[in-house]
Amino acid sequence: MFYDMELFTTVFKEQLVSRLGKNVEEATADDIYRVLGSLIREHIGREWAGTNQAYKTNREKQVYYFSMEFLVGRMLGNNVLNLGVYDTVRKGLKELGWDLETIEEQEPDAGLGNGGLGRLAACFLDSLASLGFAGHGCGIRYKYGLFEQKIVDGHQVELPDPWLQKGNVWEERREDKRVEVSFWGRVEVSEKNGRTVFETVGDEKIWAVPYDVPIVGYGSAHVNTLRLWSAESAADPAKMRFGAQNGQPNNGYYTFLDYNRSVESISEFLYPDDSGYEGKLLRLKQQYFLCSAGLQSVLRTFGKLGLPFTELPRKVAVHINDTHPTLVIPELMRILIDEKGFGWDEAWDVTTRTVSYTNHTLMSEALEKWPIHMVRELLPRVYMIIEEINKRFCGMLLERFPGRQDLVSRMAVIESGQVKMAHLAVVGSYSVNGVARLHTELLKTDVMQPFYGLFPERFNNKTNGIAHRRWLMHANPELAGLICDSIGTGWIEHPDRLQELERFQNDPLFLEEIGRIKRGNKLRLADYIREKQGVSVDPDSLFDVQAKRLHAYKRQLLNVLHIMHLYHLMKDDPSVDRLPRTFIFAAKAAPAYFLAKCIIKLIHAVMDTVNNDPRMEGKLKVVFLENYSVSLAEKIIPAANVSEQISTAGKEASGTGNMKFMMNGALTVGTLDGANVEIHERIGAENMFLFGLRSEEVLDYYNHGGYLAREVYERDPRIQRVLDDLVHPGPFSRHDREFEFIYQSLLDHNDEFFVLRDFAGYADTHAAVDRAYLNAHDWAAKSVVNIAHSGHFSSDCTVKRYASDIWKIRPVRTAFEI
Ligand code: DL6
Repeated sequence: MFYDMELFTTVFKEQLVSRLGKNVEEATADDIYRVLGSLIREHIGREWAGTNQAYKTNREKQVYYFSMEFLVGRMLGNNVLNLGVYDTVRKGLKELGWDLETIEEQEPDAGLGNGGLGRLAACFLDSLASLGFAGHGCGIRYKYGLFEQKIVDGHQVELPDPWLQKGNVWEERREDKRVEVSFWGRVEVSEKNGRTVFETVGDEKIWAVPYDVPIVGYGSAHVNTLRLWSAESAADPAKMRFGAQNGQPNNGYYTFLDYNRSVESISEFLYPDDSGYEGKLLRLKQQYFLCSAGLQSVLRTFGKLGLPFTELPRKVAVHINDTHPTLVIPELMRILIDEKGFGWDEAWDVTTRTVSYTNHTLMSEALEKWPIHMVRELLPRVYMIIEEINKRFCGMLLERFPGRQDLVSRMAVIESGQVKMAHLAVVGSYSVNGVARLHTELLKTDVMQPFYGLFPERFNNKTNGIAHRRWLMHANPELAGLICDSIGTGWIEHPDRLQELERFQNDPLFLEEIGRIKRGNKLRLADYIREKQGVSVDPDSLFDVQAKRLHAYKRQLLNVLHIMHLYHLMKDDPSVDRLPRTFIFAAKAAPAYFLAKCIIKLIHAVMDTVNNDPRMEGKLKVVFLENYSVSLAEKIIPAANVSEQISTAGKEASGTGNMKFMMNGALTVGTLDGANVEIHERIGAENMFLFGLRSEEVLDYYNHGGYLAREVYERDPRIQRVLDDLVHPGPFSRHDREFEFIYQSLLDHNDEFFVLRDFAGYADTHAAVDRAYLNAHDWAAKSVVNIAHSGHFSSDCTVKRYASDIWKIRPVRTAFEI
């Protein structure tokens, strides 16, 4: 039905009637979405089964990407695109009186991630399937995704995101594939037939039930699986006695319900509030739940090959996305030793040849540590194994470095009452990669330097990438159309070929088209802003965008302080010649992150003042778009002229927004941080706007001191003025305690992220942006160079490197390709 428009409309109408008892005239947009989604999901079924069959029969190695986060976003648009039925569906719906875009809007975002790390996992799944690799995701089916952000009086308020409330058309519950996961209890050690046997008794067993989501590759020959686990109680209601007994009331029924609820809480929230003990415990439970359920399912599939478990690394690669799923290491050891009868050395050999690890951050607060007592009580057998790993590892270190107790303490897996997950991940895996060249170098020379010294062969770089089909073809169809008309369609499967666009950088007609398309995208975003926020923005002003998580190191503060400075500049001298600008922010702050929330408040205060000052009309506008999500990013990014990638050098592991903006023709204002370094290398300094300290300079300041924020403040009257604005009643502040907190972080706590140090360079760079934007032809030419080189940052290229260097997997042919 999806390849013939007439057939599509006929069948679709019949399906509306048979599924919902409605005809087209009565159907709502949500009805259309649900029927269309279900039909597409059923249509995928054949290729899905075929892919699984092909993986079974050709016994090719499979990779399982374990991640606590998969920030998938909406699936309908991507699926119809990858299936090659976009046009039939779009035209067919039009016949029925509906826009595909409106129908796509009905789908709730699958917000099962916080930001870059989770979105990367989703991009990788797209590329794995599109390239024909046997690569699957393993995650948690959170009942509530990342919180919905509302702004009330300038404050962020978090609301739950019940994304599953109306059901999920893409998933299949696989009751038959459920597994048991066990917590608590105690370990009994005995000797049986000359072997030491470990048995956990008195433990609590719960069900992990998988929900499978098909991941359709481009061209649709491959449909891989994202398996998301849901926690369910294993208590048997039939064994509970309800009602009064012996004249006494029996609370069994309520106890039963309470117990079920407590089990289900394991897969309830994406990120439980882990500021207290209970929240931390729940987070640890989630991690083990994912690792244990995922591994059991991986091993069951492997078991069907009929090979000995010593062959596991030849057929299976388990990849851990950051340290969150590190418990796969002791859990695999446990299964191999306790259930498959392996000795320690044999189990260790298999485990360390199966597991590989990606590090996504250098920030010390994000390097996970768990209190010993928590791990020991919740996971007694797993803890014993971690202890043994630590004992053997420390023993080996002391043998290699006699007398270096200091080094042993620094590198130990268990130290100062805590289990250090990053250390466990490095010790128990065969590959450790960073996500951009600079980040990997800093891992090797700084944060993980002793581990690099010990295992140099494990460390490698894999610069991140983005799914170009979602971020260009789907998010910016007009630009994709222009590219296809100019260089053909080869780039869709070979994104490097976007480079062929370079030959159009001096073609006036092409550049004009680029400008026209950008303006169309800006108009659409302006409509959205008007509708959602009631603010009208001028599509002919420069759209300057910073859209990402709110974090001090990402320096949204630098951006907003600069806007305050521009405001003063234009107010003091109305004749000052600056380009009309619309500054657009979109960012969620972690609920317990006070400084980040203060910055959101400041952005709103500045927005309020600027947008309500008639003198700023036609010159300056500020917009904060609520509830940043994948689908909102798809609207914002194609409309940007300038992309703000202004983190303190050495702090942003890679960034992927930088790649998405570049791919959509925005020019970067950025520091030499994360993947900006590699972007700069490819496009040259003339096609982006660099400023600020380099990572070596930042490190030097950290190591040797010498930075005095107050000195910078006293020297630069522009900085003085905007900082004083924070603490004195004036255009932006009325003695707000949040702004005082920001002020203190900059001056009393010496500006950890060098906001003031980089201010002057940033302001000068923005003046240069103004000048450059005046030359529309040159600006468009730079834009083309950015698009042309963005193919290098497609996740297709990244995933190919993981496949060949780390996982050692090859594409698999399915029946649909032969
Ligand atoms: O690798 C994906 C993404 C990077 O692009 C960002 O630079 C980095 O900040 C982000 N890291 C995290 C860390 N979370 N933890 N742990 O999200 O990863």
